[in-house]
Amino acid sequence: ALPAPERLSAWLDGGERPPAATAAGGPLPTDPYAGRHEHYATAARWQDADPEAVIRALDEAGLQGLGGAAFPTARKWAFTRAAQGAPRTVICNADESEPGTFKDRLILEAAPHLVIEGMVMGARVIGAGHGIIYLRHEYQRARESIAAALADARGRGLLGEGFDIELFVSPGGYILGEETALLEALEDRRGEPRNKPPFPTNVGLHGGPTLINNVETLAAVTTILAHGPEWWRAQGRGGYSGLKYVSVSGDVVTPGVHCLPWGTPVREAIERCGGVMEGRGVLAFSPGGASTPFLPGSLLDTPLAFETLREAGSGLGTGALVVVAEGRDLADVLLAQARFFRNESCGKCVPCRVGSRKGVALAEAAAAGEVAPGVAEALRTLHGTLARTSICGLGQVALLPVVDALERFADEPSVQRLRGEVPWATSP
Ligand code: L3W
Ligand code: SF4
Repeated sequence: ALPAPERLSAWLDGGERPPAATAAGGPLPTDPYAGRHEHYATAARWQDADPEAVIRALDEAGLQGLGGAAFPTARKWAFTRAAQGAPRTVICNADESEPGTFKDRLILEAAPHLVIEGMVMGARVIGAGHGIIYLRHEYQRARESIAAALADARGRGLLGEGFDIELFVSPGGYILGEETALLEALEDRRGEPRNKPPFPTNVGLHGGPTLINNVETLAAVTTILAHGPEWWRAQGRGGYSGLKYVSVSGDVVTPGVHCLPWGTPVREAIERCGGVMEGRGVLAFSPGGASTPFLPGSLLDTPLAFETLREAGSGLGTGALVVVAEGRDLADVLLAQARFFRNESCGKCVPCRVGSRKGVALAEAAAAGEVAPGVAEALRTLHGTLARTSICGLGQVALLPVVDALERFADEPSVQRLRGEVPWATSP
């Protein structure tokens, strides 16, 4: 039988450790050194390169930020390079906390040298003297692998004089992964997001230009510079460019991380994990973690890409594929997501602080059959307010998956409960 719904809810709430990251063993598919001890040969090869040529290579590869927002990496590097001021810092955002996302953990444990090399290249391009890896506090094994890799890089002379990298362990909390809350925490203040603009590219750590990239983005920089942008482009399928680490979890036989060509149909990612538990069909899947709406199983042939999943009405986000099997109570999963955001709201802006509570209370009451029809409209209005007035992504998406599902899964009995259409006592 499927595990009790409470178990999935607990996991989506972040209450449980995410499933172990699995690789086939051995080096990661994107590691150009493939187990050979030639780490940092790419940085050596690009030692005297014009920084503009580095930016051009990333642009030709079509690399976009892989922490959820898909901002073009070349443009971010060019903006930071052009920005005036000091200090100049490169930061690796390794505070991976999006429910369903655990691909950065695999990269940090299996190939921290790729991330370090990407940061070294970033430092050369923007002229930074200081680098920081900002790590999720629960990632103990990654802490050890990063510390060992930093010591190795110093031993090889890659780090030390001119540029060094410090490992900073996050005080803990989902919102501290938001890039400006992360800067506040690094400056020893309460970790709350800042208003943007100004963007960190221009006004970041201690007011200086700061390059902040996700773990997978920095690792991809190394792969692209090692093999060249043409190679990277050729790895994709159906006209898409490159390789993507996808975290697959929920009702699959073997949850884990898989490295897939961009453009791979979602269905194949699920097949890589042994398919759906008990051979069931897919009721719904979320392609990008708790921030992106669920799509129906009829869209399983959608290629994994930012554009295609946006067009389908969701988003690729961090590449966190959460699968919900037929027979599962979808409303329960949606409520768990909404509770997660309510719990993690930092409270800085009123719409998010109050609205996320109110939204969860309304949805819970509806699910319990305590609210008259009209709750769906109230939730939609509330989400509209949060989306327009919250200063960071958390408030903007806190109620999105619930509100989106009210329409997209209107025929699903558990969602009809959320719409206030089926009293609890008569729901299946
Ligand atoms: C310079 C401009 N820089 C944008 C930069 C900006 C940031 C990046 C993306 O949230 C999303 C969020 C979650 N000049 C710029 C500029 N930038 N315009 O580009 O910016 P933005 O504002 O689109 O997004 P964000 O605030 O960074 C990230 C979503 O990701 N998400 C969850 C993420 C969770 C993790 C994790 O656990 N690892 O990443 C999933 O979907 O909802 O929308 O660097 O400064 N004109
Ligand atoms: Fe904090 Fe929510 Fe405002 Fe983001 S939207 S700053 S999490 S209160």
